[in-house]
Amino acid sequence: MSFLNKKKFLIVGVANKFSIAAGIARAMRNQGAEIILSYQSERLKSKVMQVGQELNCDTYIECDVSDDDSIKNLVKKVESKWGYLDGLVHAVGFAPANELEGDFTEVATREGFKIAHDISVYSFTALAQASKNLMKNRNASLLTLSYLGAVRTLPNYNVMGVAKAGLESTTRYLANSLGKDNIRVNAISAGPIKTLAASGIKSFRKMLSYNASRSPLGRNITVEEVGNAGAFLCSDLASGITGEILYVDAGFNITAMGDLSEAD
Ligand code: NAD
Ligand code: 0WE
Repeated sequence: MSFLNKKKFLIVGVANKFSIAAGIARAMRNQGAEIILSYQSERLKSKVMQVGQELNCDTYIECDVSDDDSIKNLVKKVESKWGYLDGLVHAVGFAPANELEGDFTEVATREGFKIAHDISVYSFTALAQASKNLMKNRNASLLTLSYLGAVRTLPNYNVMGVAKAGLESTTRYLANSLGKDNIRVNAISAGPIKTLAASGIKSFRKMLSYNASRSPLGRNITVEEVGNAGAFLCSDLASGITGEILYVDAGFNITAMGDLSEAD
């Protein structure tokens, strides 16, 4: 069964083959979808094209989501290629590196807050606004990527946690606003995965092993698993689901206290 047969998706946030967005693109392609990939800058273009080659993708469009004209241009090019869209995936997050190491109260800055929220939160609304007319009344859906730091504190995630809380709220506001156009809006809260965005993070390896040992499934998740859940949420199989945050984290978020092996 190909549950995305011939459906057309724009995927924003592929940097390389390890990106969560690349996993979603592959899962969508496996279900028969057609894909356009955007890339942040010339620097990433060749890596993104390598990902696209395996997806039968023939259209690559540059888009810096901090720039309204760049978003407008992206959607204009999608419109001239396809004329409509069945969905859009937003897998973009960024905060200045100095915000992501150390104690929150010590390292937080106004500028870091602005950048994190502009790139990681507002961009989802901006993309929704710009692409809404391409998606109206065709059971289309929007998908974004969140993390547990939105609803729990954890070391070093800091302003990105504040931003992900905003992104999850944005998911609900967009879902409520776009329901009348039959556009669904959902988020996946993924467990930690070693991607480019994770590669600069101190003790990321420790976080992976912490999550693996304490999650009900006793392991970490893969971009393929996030991809399959994303393909489902963007398909008609999920036609009754909107405004939802779906955890794809091997169950880590439901636990507390582990197995008490560290208690006295
Ligand atoms: P990644 O580095 O592969 O992807 C991040 C993407 O954001 C890159 O493609 C980058 O080009 C893009 N980006 C950053 N600034 C941009 C800008 N101004 N304009 C356009 N694009 C821009 O890393 P990833 O882990 O795949 O991240 C994708 C999403 O998944 C992010 O929202 C991240 O917060 C979220 N997430 C990641 C994890 C994890 O552990 N890796 C877990 C949960 C959620
Ligand atoms: O959302 C993310 C990654 C977000 C991210 C990563 C970077 C690294 C490079 C945002 N901005 C930047 N800026 C950079 O300059 N994740 C869920 C992965 C992640 O990042 C962490 C984590 C986890 C998990 C940062 C600190 C603590 C845990």
